[in-house]
Amino acid sequence: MDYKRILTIQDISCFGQCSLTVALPILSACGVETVILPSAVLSTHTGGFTGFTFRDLTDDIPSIAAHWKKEGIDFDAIYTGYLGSERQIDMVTDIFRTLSRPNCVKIVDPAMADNGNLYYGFDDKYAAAMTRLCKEADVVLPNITEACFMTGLEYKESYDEGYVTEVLNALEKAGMPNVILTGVTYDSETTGVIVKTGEKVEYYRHKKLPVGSHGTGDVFASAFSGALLRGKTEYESARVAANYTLRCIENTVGDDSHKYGVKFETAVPYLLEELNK
Ligand code: PXL
Repeated sequence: MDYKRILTIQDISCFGQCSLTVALPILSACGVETVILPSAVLSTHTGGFTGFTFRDLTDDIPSIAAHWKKEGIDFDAIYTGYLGSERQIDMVTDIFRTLSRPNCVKIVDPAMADNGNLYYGFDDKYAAAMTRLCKEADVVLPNITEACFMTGLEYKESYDEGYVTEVLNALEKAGMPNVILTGVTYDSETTGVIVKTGEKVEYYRHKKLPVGSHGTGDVFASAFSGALLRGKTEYESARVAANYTLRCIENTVGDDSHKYGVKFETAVPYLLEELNK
């Protein structure tokens, strides 16, 4: 089997099933060697918890990267998620340049906003820095809110295909030709993912569940990255990741004590089935 090595850079939210505690197990389950670079350590994620701790690891990043460079450690892919600061985003841009193998796939999930708002602690300057990083990526995975922050387009709760085309064109103009646009919803029963690779635009539509859950963006992006590294196309990777994410939500709904994330572990066998199809 082709054995690939991916670096994922994002925070460790110790409790809450998102970022690295989701990315590492999912990527490993996909059969990919997964190297982690934690951007920060938080006691929980910032969605729905108060009083969480936050240890910024920005100052450690250059020395870790320099050590890897010295050891000749490099990557077939680099996938970034939630990053703690603008400085950190600039360091990640350097890592793209210094630790990539030839043809390294750079995947950026600009995990910074949802439902029309930036996450706690982020501002327009942060969004601008994330936009710069996305321009360096081979594939970006924004939701509509993040796409709006990166292009200056007005965020809309409900929209038609014309608006989505406008969003995709604006991203292209901003230097992002390959886009996996998540949470694209045209009616109340279905939702889906737009997969744009250059000029080609496809839509994977699937059923819409009545609940949204924290961490599902990370589940999706991790499964997408794993599938892509296993040789699937962008569209197939998005399909596998969307089906897996749906199953994770289905396996969690109804448990009122589990509102902070999804039980992604319970659906790993299903992910592997989809991956090996
Ligand atoms: O799931 C994205 C994410 C990752 N890490 C932290 C977060 C969030 C979303 O809120 O707070 C710390």
